[in-house]
Amino acid sequence: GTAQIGVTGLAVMGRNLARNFARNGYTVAVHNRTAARTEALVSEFGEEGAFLPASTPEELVESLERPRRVLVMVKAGAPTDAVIEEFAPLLEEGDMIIDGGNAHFEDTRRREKALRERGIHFVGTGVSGGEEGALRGPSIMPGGSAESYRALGPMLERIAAEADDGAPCTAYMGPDGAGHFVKMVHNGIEYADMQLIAEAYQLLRDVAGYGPARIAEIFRRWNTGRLDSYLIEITAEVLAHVDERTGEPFVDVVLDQAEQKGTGRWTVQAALDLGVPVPGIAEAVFARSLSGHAGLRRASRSLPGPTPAPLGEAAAARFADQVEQALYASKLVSYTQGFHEIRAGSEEYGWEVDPGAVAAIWRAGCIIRAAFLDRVRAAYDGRGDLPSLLSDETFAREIGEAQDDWRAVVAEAARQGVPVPGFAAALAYYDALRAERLPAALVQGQRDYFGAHTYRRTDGEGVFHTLWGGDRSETRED
Ligand code: NBP
Repeated sequence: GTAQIGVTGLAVMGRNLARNFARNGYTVAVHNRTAARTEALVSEFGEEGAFLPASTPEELVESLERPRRVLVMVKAGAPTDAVIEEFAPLLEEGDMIIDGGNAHFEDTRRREKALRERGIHFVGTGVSGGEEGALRGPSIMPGGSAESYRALGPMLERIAAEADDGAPCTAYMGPDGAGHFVKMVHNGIEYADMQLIAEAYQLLRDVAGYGPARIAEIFRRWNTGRLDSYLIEITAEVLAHVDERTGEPFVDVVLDQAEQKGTGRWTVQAALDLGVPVPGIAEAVFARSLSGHAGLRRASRSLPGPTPAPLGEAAAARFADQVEQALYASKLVSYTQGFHEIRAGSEEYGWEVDPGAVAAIWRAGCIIRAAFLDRVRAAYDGRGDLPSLLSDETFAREIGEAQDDWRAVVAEAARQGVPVPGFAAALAYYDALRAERLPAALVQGQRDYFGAHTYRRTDGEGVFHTLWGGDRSETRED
């Protein structure tokens, strides 16, 4: 065979990744269950590079040079297992199957183990950037054996997005599920970023009293500063858009029920299993969920509360600046939580994920790409042991400078009855981390009272229980 890579699954993502490889000079064997997609790819984009259409898995495998690289881009879940089972028997020791779909990292761990036992490398790979990214350069998060990365990495580096400093937005994340885990947390952070931006919008609308076009201008301005990011940029575009049919702002004619495909939920589920607090990401998932409960919302509409009263012109401008501070501070908190989850996952599964490398490959190509991530990379560079992003001196200083405005914004939102679960949860997380004493001491007392769950003391070693139903004397339990 002469093709350096084979792609099976030629829906939007697979087709565009195949084109991206071909445009970068690779010979790409292409295959799809339904042959029409393979034919369409070759007839529409055949001149972009060297494609070898294959009508069967056997044909695809035969056209590949060794070690064979088969990139699977089919629907996550059962279809991925079915396709792996089709290809694995055709492969030989040292060949690799790369799953670029949105697999759950536990599935990736299972598949990697099963294929490793058969001598095949399984490379679970997160791919972010959507359709456009797949074609022009995504952020790519591969996991699997270090050996597989040596044979595949250089090709991924060619097709990945490029950061401003020219570095490719892909790097080896770690064994088995590491790549898909990192991709999952990327999506969780994406949910949080989107929710925080949406809350900023709502505050500018209800409290500052601005219309969507004016808010679009504000986001454009913010996009020239420290909030510079793809999501802020597209938010401005969406807010400036006017509905063709009605002439109303587009955002006012869209049904306000946010949908989700599940990766945000996975991030929160994994965090719960790992015991990592990610309230910012969780609130973003719950906010989408709440928005979808139309009946519950309708039934609750007459509950009492304040009606937002927009501020005057000067106060509104000042408030908008405070919202920028609140948004930035809350964003810092959600990245802190996301990176905490990556570290915890890495420790649990022995992946040794380098947080600086993660930040570096998120700088371009993916949905959360942002100037900010270069600063996250710098914070972690050579300091993989940084206890938290907020332990970085620069970020700690910035959040300290933002906190007065952040508190003012959350307080104003509460006073005016504007829901800001993301901002408020981020602030509560920040204050909880800072706190000298938490009421967790009281919770321990309650647990010991009703369930004899025991507690430890501040003034020495040991595990204790108080005889709450008796004379309330303390017993040592260990
Ligand atoms: P889809 O997720 O819509 O999957 C469609 C592809 O899966 C088609 O090629 C289809 O073949 C194939 N397929 C299915 Br469905 N069942 C199959 C089976 N049993 N055997 C063989 N092939 C089967 O495609 P997509 O939107 O391009 O996404 C591909 C992957 O990339 C997914 O895992 C997705 O979550 C992930 N992803 C998507 C994006 C995005 O922006 N869309 C971004 C990042 C990652 P057919 O043509 O014969 O029906």
